[in-house]
Amino acid sequence: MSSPHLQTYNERAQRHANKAARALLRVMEEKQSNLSVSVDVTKSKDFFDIIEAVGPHVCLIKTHIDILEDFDPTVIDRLRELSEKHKFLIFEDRKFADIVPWHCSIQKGSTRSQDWAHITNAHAVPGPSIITGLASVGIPKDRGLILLAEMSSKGALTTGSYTEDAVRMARARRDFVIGFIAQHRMEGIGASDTDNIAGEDFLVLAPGVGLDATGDAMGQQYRTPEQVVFESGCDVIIVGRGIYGKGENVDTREVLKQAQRYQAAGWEAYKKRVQRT
Ligand code: 5BU
Repeated sequence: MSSPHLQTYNERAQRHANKAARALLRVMEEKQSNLSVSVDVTKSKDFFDIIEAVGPHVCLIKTHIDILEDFDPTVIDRLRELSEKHKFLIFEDRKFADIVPWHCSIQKGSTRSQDWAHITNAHAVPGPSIITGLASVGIPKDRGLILLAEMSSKGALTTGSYTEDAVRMARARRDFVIGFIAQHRMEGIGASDTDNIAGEDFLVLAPGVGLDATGDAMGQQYRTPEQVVFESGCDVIIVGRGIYGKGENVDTREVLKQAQRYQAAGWEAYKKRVQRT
């Protein structure tokens, strides 16, 4: 079987072991979108204005729900309604990194992301127990977990043997770990001769995507959808400020225009990738 990145999202949806991954892959194909918008704004009005504008054009909305200054539980209700209305999944970029008893029993906190986010993520740094702990909460709800294998920021320590260990941890829990935040494909990385890697399909979600800038003042590094999806074989492009700028008093027409622009660029890069087989 060819490497996952040479198969269509639809083909992969039919085989994937995890329900959230299957749903995401199906939505990508249906909406012809591998765009995830990262809605990193502090006011719920801006948050929802952006989501209403980009909703029809994305496969996934990525949230940092704790940065909303005026958060209240109705935010979650509305977010879920919009997820159904526009057919996108929700990814809470929670970056769990603590030991099991703590994050499972207490750290789920007031927003309880396992109740509403189809996908969340975790650092590999605590070791495999972080997956076991999150799986105990996530599997019964058909959630999927993304591990941070390669971060996009300059000087990130997520390289070499750290990345390999993260992939090994994921390989041992392919029912729950659906992929990585990474900049390249990860299948087969860190595998030994005895590992069964046939059929391995990890979704690669890549932040650090921009059409107009190569970075920011805080170490973010941007690559284009063509570089990320076609050249590096990543599956989902995560775009924040490239779509809504500062994210204050957003101009929804401009947000829509940018979302369409990134959607088209990401899809074109994907079509080019799967057609070259
Ligand atoms: P930007 O505005 O497109 O730079 O936003 C990128 C988002 O992706 C932002 O929410 C970051 O927290 C997130 N991100 C990232 O940029 N790089 C990483 O390695 C990881 C997350 Br993990």
